[in-house]
Amino acid sequence: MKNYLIRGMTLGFLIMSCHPGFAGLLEGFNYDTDGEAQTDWVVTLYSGAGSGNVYAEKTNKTEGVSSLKAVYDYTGQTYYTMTMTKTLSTPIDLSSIKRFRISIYGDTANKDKLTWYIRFYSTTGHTIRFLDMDRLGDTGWRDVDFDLVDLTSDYWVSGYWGHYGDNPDITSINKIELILEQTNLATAPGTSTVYFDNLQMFDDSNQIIFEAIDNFNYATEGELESVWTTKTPTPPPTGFAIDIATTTALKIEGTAAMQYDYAIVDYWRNIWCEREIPAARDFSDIAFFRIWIYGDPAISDKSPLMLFAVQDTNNNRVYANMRTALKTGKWSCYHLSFIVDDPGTGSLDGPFRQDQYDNGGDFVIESVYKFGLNIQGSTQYESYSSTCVIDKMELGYRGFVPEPQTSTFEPWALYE
Ligand SMILES: [Ca+2]
Ligand SMILES: [Ca+2]
Ligand SMILES: [Ca+2]
Repeated sequence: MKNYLIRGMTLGFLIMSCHPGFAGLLEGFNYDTDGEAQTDWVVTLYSGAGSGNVYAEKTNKTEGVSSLKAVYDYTGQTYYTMTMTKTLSTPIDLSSIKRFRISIYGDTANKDKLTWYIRFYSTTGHTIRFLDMDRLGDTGWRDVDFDLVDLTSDYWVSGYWGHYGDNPDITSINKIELILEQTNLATAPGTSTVYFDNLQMFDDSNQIIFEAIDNFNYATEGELESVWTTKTPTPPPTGFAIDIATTTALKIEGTAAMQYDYAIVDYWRNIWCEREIPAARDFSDIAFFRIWIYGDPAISDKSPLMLFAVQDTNNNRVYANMRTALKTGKWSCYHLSFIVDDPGTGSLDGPFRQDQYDNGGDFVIESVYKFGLNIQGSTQYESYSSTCVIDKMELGYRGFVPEPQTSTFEPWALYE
């Protein structure tokens, strides 16, 4: 539980007044006409979900000329939703944002029959979302704050293989969705009216502790290779290649990054690079990982797959996919919610999945000691060489930071 329940209006006000951290209005919901609101937020209702629409609300608002009024005639079908989608003309970079705040005007009569959540889409087609456990709340305005540690992957998006195929690049968000969802208490049809306004971004948080796993600021290739090791199969297949090196030409942080050269000569074979941490550690509290990758547009027509693997002391592991970044000529920041599928129950919570080819046991989250950055070919008929660059690998978890700032501890980095 830790200290996050301390978060409240009084503390929030004190912090805001000293260290605003305000990083911009992400969405003001400001429209002159209902038509403008309906063009900006496209409503989707699938069969059985009922009907609904959005409107420009000029009177009941917390910011600007209007709020977004959402009216949902729901059906009494649990999990059916009204989805409001805004597509951004230019993708936005949320990699420096640590928390958000939105005003919502709830509906006492329907507060337990509907819940709401907000979903951020990346250009990779994958998402992170905030699900408000307080559901709609009572009639009247309230501010809802959520931090990066409150965001999780939405495994319903893109289906079973969705988050296994790829994960969100947080530097490239191109769609925002607001969803009203019927709960198990919505047992009969009804109508609810909800308002949204003033979605703000902040670049500080007193709820998240970041730790650097590795910033790759090694002075020499030898120093890098004393921490990160590569593996070559015995015997190596013809044309197989893997090499890591320090680069100062491309970096997102500090003095250097890791260049990762590889040649794919067959498919589903791991090109494997790994590092250990000094001592096994319980990762139960870890909310997410972030990894910056600079890819190679020359292979944009190929199907490489990068995996981030988290391994326990018994050499069992889970992994998440980072596919798109290997093919783009830009820095991508992969945001990986550290939610692990339970292979025993077949639950699909992802995006971290048990490796079927590890040591044969279930991954034990309480004793993590190794990370892997693995590249595979995923198509039988492809053979090619490429290079990517890796920097700023970090993790985040919920912890109370007395001052609203990023607190960075680097207990694992040997050369910082
Ligand atoms: Ca507004
Ligand atoms: Ca090397
Ligand atoms: Ca660096």
